[in-house]
Amino acid sequence: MKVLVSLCVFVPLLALATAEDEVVLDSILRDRSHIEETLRLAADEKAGDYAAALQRLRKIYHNSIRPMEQAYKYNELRQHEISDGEITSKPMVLFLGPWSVGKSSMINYLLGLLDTPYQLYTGAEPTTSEFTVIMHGEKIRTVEGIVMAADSSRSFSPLEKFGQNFLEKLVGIEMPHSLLERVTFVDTPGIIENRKQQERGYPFNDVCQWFIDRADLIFVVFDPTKLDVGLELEMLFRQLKGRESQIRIILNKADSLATQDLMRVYGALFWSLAPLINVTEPPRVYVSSFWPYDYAPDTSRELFKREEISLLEDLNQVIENRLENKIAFIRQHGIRVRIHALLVDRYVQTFKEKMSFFSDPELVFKEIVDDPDKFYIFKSILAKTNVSKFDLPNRDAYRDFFGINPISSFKQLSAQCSYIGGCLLEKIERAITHELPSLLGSINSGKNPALSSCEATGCGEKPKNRYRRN
Ligand SMILES: Nc1nc2c(ncn2[C@@H]2O[C@H](COP(=O)(O)OP(=O)(O)OP(=O)(O)O)[C@@H](O)[C@H]2O)c(=O)[nH]1
Ligand SMILES: [Mg+2]
Repeated sequence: MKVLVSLCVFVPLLALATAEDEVVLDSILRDRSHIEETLRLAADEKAGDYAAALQRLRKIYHNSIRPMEQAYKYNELRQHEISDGEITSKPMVLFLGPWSVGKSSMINYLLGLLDTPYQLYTGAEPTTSEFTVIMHGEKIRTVEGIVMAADSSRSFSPLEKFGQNFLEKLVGIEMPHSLLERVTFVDTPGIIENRKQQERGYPFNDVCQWFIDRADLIFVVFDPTKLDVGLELEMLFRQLKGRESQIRIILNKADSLATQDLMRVYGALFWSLAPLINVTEPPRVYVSSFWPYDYAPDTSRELFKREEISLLEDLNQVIENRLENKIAFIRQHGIRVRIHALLVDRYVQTFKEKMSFFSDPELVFKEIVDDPDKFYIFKSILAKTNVSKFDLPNRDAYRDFFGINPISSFKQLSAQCSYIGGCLLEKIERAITHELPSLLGSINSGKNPALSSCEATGCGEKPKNRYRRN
């Protein structure tokens, strides 16, 4: 889009003036140095320390959590197996929103891709038709979706389940870039309100959900000149429930409106979104123009720049906390696996106690899964240390779980010990209460000596909503 301004407004640009007294504003680029500074891209990262900590995390997971996961088939309860790619992957920043709001332009701007051969395609019509993963690589290359899904060392292999049609709409772009060494960006096709799901040829909402569940930061971008909250967007916000602390709303291209109009749009946006977001704290909204070109005249330049810096600081926090978040995520996973194992153990024990020579195993089993409370199964687990009632799985889930995995196929926890490897329960408990907190302590000691254990950080928690209001 070309923004035309009268020459008299922009005196320093006389040299660029055309005969018609007009200059094309989108040929003037803004200074990008604050991006590098705020994201501290020039700082020498101790890449070796980071890789070593990730390696220790991988080892703890494989030695102490995974054996328990396999022994009690945790994957069949929650359908969440952690791949090596997931442990070593970088934080993911997801860009969502209606079409043509400037998502791809924003990525081009943040990475400084303008006028390079690998800049993302942008345009006033719906342009991005693929889920585009922009990641670090030694050299510039495009990776096809089918190749990304086939590579189990990447965290994208689970995407294969969305079918071949989708994989054709998935593409990876690798390039050497200091920001991409720390984060991965995902650009998405814009939402088009009058399009039906099936016209895309793949389950768009399910794919979005997959990315939403894994993203460390979710930028939902809007164009204030065309705010229409329709069914697809409503659906998207329903999918974003539970991820409120990762959401940042961006009112992009804000210099295309006069300040008063902008305030009205801001109000209208919140009015439309309020029923869709049910948290006590509203999500942070950034108002600015996130593209490489200069702002339109009469723009509150200071405010726009400050907003941009706040957004960059937000991004920087995700980068700085990436290792802590990963450890917290694995620990939280470990806590769930342990609870599952304790529950299965209790079911098996109850089943054994109830069975006598004359009992019908089917009937005994049915009695237990139909009413586990009668046998204090869940209550007895709550009495154990490190078990919160909010982490307990649904009772009904176990009826389905034992329907596929017969109760008689599980050994009790007391029998899950070996001479060389020790006991599975002891190992997972040691990982949760000792090994993971001390790994967290060791990386924090360099940064902030006060945070040295889970008592200080509550490291079982998801990353907090740590946006700043400055
Ligand atoms: N004025 C102004 N225009 C912008 C800004 N960012 C992007 N544009 C323009 O808006 C149009 C759409 O930009 P894209 O980056 O392609 O938008 P998108 O959200 O990726 O669109 P889809 O890929 O179709 O979903 C392009 O013509 C851009 O030049 C901005 O900050 N200010
Ligand atoms: Mg795009």
